[in-house]
This record gives sequence, C-alpha cells and structure tokens, in this order.
Amino acid sequence: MGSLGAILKHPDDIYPLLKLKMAARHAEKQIPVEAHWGFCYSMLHKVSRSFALVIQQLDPELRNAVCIFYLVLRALDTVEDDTSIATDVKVPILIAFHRYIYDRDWHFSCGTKEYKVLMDEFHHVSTAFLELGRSYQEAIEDITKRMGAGMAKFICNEVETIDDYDEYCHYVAGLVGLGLSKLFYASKLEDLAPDSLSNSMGLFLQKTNIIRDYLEDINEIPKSRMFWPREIWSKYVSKLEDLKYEENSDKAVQCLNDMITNALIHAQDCLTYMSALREPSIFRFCAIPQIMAIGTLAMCYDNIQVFRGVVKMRRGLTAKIIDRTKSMADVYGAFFDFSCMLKSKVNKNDPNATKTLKKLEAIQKTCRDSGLLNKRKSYIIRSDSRFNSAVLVAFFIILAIVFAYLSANRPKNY
Ligand code: IN0
Repeated sequence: MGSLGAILKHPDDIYPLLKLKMAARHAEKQIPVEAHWGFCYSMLHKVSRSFALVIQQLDPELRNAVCIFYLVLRALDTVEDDTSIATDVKVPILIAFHRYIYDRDWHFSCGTKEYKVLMDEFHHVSTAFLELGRSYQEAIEDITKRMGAGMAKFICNEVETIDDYDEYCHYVAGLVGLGLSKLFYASKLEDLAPDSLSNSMGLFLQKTNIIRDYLEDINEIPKSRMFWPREIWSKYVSKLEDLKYEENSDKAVQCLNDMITNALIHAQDCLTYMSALREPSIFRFCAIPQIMAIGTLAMCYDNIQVFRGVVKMRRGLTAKIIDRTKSMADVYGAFFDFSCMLKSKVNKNDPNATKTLKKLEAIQKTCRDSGLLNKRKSYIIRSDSRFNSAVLVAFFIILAIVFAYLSANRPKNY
C-alpha cells in the first residue's frame, strides 16, 4: 500500500508520524560539531532511521557509547555480509576486528552505499571510541571479540540444528544484549542483568529479522544466505529455496509458522528483562524494538507474502509504537494485543497449532498476571475499531448527502 493509502486507512497515524518527523528534524540539529562525533551521529541516522531517534534520547554519556557500539557492530556486519570478500581474507578481519577499533589508521573498504562510507571513514568511529570511558571501551571490545570469532566460525558452517541456530543468533544478536547490559551497568543507571535474559532480548529480535528476511536472504547475489535451520525446514521441503515456489505454498506457510513458534520461546524472558529496567530512556530504548518484533511476527504468521515480497510494519504503526511506549503497562498491552492477533490467525490444521497456542497463552498469562493490563492504552486493537466506527459514520453521512442530493434533483411528477 502506498503511503497515502496507508494514511487514509489509518488517519490516527498522522499525529505520531508528524511527531516522529519533528523529532528527526530536532535530532538533525543536535548533530555534534566535532568532525568524528558529527560523522558518527549522522551515520547512525543514515543506517538506522527511527532507531537512531530512540538512541538520541539516552543520557549523553551512555548515548555516545551506544552510538559507537552500534556503528562498530554495523561495520563488523558489513564485513560478514559482503559476499564478494574471499573467505581467507574475511575470517582474519573478523577475528582481529576488536583490535582495529583502537587503531585510527586502520581501514578496509567493503560494503555498498552508506556502509561503504562507514568502512572508508572508520577512523572517525575509532577516534570517538578512544574518547569513551574505559569501562565502555572494555565492554565494546569484549563483545566485538566474541562476535567476530563467532561470525568466523559460521562462515564455513551452515545452520543445521536448532542449537546451531541459537548459537549463531547468540553471536550476532545475543552478544549485543550482553554488551548493552554491560553498557547500562557501566553508566550506573541500571543493575547488571543476567546473561541469559540479555541473550534472549537479542535472540527474539534476530529470529524475527531472519524470518521476515527469508526472500531477501535467499535471493542474495552472488550467493544466497541461509539462516533458517535445516532441522525445521527439512520437515516441509527438501531444499530451503523450495519454500519460495508457488506449488509449495502450504508447506511454506507451515514452516514459517514453525519458525515463528520457535521465536516466541524468548518472549517471556524479554518481558522479565524489561520489567527490571529502572531508567525511563533505557526502558524505551529496549522496549520499542521488542514491540516491533512481536508486531512483525504477528504480521508474518500464516502469511505467504513472506515468500513473495517484503512484509514490514507500516511507518505509521512504527511511529505509534515509538510515541506510545513509555511504561511496562504499554509493553504488556502490546505483547497481549499482538498475541491475541497471532492467536486469531492459528489454524487448528497447522501441525504446530497446539504448541503455538500454548506459547501464546503463556505470554498472555504473564501479561495478565502483571496486573497492569487494564491500565493500558490498547493502541493496536482499540484505535483500529474506533477508526472502523469512524469510517462507518463517515459512510452514512456521505450516503445521506448523496440521498438528499438525489431526492432534491429528482424530476417532480406531480
Ligand atoms: C540493537 C537492537 C537492540 C536495541 C535495544 C536493546 C537490545 C537488547 C538486546 C539486543 C538488541 C537490542 O535493536 C536494533 C533495532 C534496529 O536497528 N532497528 C532498525 C530496523 C531494522 O530493521 O534494521 C531501525 O532502523 O530502526 C537491532 O535490530 N539491532 C541492534 C544492533 C545494535 C544494537 Cl547496539 C542494538 C540488531 C540485532 C542484530 C537485532 C542485534
């Protein structure tokens, strides 16, 4: 749907969209004047759009550390993703990356578009990194080292079992959770979260990305990238790419639902992690991507479009989530609503229906047991039904006008 169509269908998106636009404009004006920090913050806005705005509202010292952590990870990711780099060149770079962040003279050209600029001008990132406090530097170095080694391990190994899938997601996203928890702790604004909960925060986001990006990854040129574990897809097809062919649509959707059921395992850990956060800006920073993830899973469930094109949350809904996520009541509300939406899509003929429903019910129970559900602004379901009534009223008004016009112009035969 085009953006005008989306706005006509969801007029209550307009206000949060305008607010987001104004926040983006305000953030642009706040870009630091020093060349290296200026580069880092403008790069952050180029590579992450709405997420950059959420980073922007963190406490300044923590914000600088998260901005650098984000860019270092994006750079590492650019090396891992660039399929044109030979393996024997790529692996040593991934393994040594944690040392390059201390070296203002290091650079390696790869990637495309804004990622190429990030790589070519990486000296700005290392200059900024060297200005961070030592505890922030240590956390970023430690995670970069472990992630680089993990990525190198998976360059040659395919994701076969569900354990491999969890291990790969731990390297590329779970470790991000561990690193962020360390940064929050270093800022003295939060206690140190348990590693297993921090890991789940990353796994829930990354598994959602892997599910949503099936087509983009399989169609990657020169070589497709495959992250769906064989242990799951082999129950439905004999080759992962077969899921995209029309004749396998039923199997493809069953496999997709299986993958979503697997991702839902992490939702409750995520709720526990978020409920322990104390600082409101850190809470929002963590909660917004999580709500987007469960919303994306709800959109993807039983949706063949995942194998045909892009299934993405509309910009207006993203803006609404950013605008309305302030407290744990909002998070429980959103997780409850999206679980309801998922539940309504589960077909009892799906091979994993019972398992999926059990997980959704457990998530809903956690939300209900929090005692915060009735205090929520249920923005997803209620606003849409309110809108439907508005459409109905508008429809009857138009009908009345047309009727009045026709009656007034009817030829009088008396
Ligand atoms: C992230 C995560 C992220 C944010 C907050 C808390 C987290 C806790 C554990 C793990 C990750 C956490 O969030 C971003 C969100 C993001 O980048 N969104 C993009 C949209 C998109 O589709 O790319 C945007 O433009 O808004 C995220 O996805 N990842 C990430 C990377 C670094 C950091 Cl510091 C935080 C990537 C990933 C792979 C899921 C960890």
